[in-house]
Amino acid sequence: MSYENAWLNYRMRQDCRDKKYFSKVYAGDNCLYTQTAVRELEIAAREILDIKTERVGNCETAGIWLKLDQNSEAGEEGYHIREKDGRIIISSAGGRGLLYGSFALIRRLQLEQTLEGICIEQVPSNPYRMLNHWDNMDGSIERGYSGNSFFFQDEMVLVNERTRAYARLAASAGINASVINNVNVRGNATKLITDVYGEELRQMSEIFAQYGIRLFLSLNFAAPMELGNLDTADPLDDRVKAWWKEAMADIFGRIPNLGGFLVKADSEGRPGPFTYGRDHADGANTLAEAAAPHGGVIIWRCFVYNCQQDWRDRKTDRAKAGYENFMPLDGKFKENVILQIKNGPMDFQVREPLSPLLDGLQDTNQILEVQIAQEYTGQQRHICYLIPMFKEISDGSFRKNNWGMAAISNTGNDENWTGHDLAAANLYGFGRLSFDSELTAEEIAEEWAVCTFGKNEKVTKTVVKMLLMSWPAYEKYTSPLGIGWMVNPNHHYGPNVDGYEYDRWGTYHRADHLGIGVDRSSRGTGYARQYREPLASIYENILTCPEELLLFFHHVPYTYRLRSGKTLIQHIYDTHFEGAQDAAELAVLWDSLEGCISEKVFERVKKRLEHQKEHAGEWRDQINTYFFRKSMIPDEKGRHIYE
Ligand code: GCW
Repeated sequence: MSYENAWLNYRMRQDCRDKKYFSKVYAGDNCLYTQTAVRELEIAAREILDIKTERVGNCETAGIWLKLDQNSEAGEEGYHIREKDGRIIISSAGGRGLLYGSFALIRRLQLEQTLEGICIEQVPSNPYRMLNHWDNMDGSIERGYSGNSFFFQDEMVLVNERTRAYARLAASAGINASVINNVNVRGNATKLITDVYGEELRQMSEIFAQYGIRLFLSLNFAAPMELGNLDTADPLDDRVKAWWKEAMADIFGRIPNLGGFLVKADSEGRPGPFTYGRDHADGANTLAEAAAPHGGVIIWRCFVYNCQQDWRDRKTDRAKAGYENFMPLDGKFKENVILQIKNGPMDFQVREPLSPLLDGLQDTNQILEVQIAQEYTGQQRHICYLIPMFKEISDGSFRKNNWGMAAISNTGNDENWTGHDLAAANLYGFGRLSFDSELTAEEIAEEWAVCTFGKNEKVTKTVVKMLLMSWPAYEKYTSPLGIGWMVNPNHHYGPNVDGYEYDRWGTYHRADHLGIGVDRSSRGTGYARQYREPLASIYENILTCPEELLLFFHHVPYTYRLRSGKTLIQHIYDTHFEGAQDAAELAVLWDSLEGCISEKVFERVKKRLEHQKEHAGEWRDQINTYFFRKSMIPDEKGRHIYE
């Protein structure tokens, strides 16, 4: 399958005054990352400036100097770029910093910003900037919307030119770690930690290493039984401990660029420590002890809840589960364990409050998990630019012991990597935001649009506008005010208000003829009390609860007046008419770009936007009709609501 270069799709620039810098490059060292950096500068010089770069032996004649500087305040991954005496110096305390600095320089070329007088310093905002791929060994991707896996096919590990293209794209956006297999580890994927796939994984990890990316694997907690023939996977059993030690010594010995493992345990049917009466700290620590001598880390997911709930049970609240399971363990995890916490307490809905664990945990390393695979936000058939959401939730200040951000990836082997061309903005944007949390969602959108489509004011303006209106639009025409779900079970695409209402997954809206929403105040499930003050009180009280989360925290009558003066039911009708209207406008905006971008891309996106427009209409009608039938309150504005 062929592939495109996404935002690294370089375009030739005529008469660029910055050509002079690129004719001669000097690298003071020859480490792996510096070699990659020089190669990248050469590619950019050739493809953007139409010149051949010469590698020179000293800094005197060089136009670009890659300078390793042990004392650089930018650290190992940060960089400093400055122009001095007609020469650009990129310096860093580490080779990876030089690589990121080189990509930053190239980006400026793409953006047609002058390099003269450049002086920037950048230190990554997050130590780990990870992609989590939910790729299966048969080539399918769980919640994948961009074709099949480019890591696996027919139970084999793939290593080819696309592996390199992936690493290059990821690194250019700032990603430094990648988990290549699904957290639901089954079948042959369990064997990824053995030498059965050793050679391919070593090769892959070496390609990743050139781009500063650590390879991670998801592992199966029951591996000691499935691979080791033990009769238990009890983390406190000595045989189990010994088994893990040996398994880790083996794999880290074979794959030096392995960063560690990601673990989904006791979650949605996956094995875990609960089977043996142990807790998550017991489970994670046994693995961590085995990985520690090799510098490995264990990333342990907190997505643990009862997925066998009874809808009749109003006391159990799935939203509470993460906190209940992990908060008591705060401080009990080994140094090389990092807890990975989904941004919200439920599951990647279009709107959720922040998980109370993020702010709750005081003595535990954490990584914030978000999803760029648009499982619940349009599955890459709708545009939904999620960076504004991530911006809201990642504002670092609330997190202690922050180890970074992970995103469930939206990639696959489609030619354009992300199915929807505009979904690549989420991939790029996640990397950029995790590297530099100061960037605004708009700045990122603009960078992405120019790098992808070239510098054309009309295109940039239109694309940025479309991206920025897309998340609010999606929220408007889908589920209102933080209630979430209302989708078709299993595949999660399209409206189905009661799809999960009587199911076992703990995802209810509790609508009746008078109102809708889940009471999570102390009169209800008590979830709001998991937050630290002042948030607990803010959420607890319907009058202070942020309105976009109203139905997440409260059961509210349809006749309740919102701050806008509108009743709740009127708000539901209005937002659904508006959201569908926005979706129609997205299509019109895109149409205005006909002739300004390649026909192939234009047509690809146009098709998806037509679907989005129609599908948004379906959402509008199903939601409006559902609530009209429940409440029997007509639309004040007399618009058509099907009966
Ligand atoms: O969002 C849910 C998905 C599952 C996924 C799970 C998880 C990988 O529907 O497909 O499993 O979350 O995050 O583990």
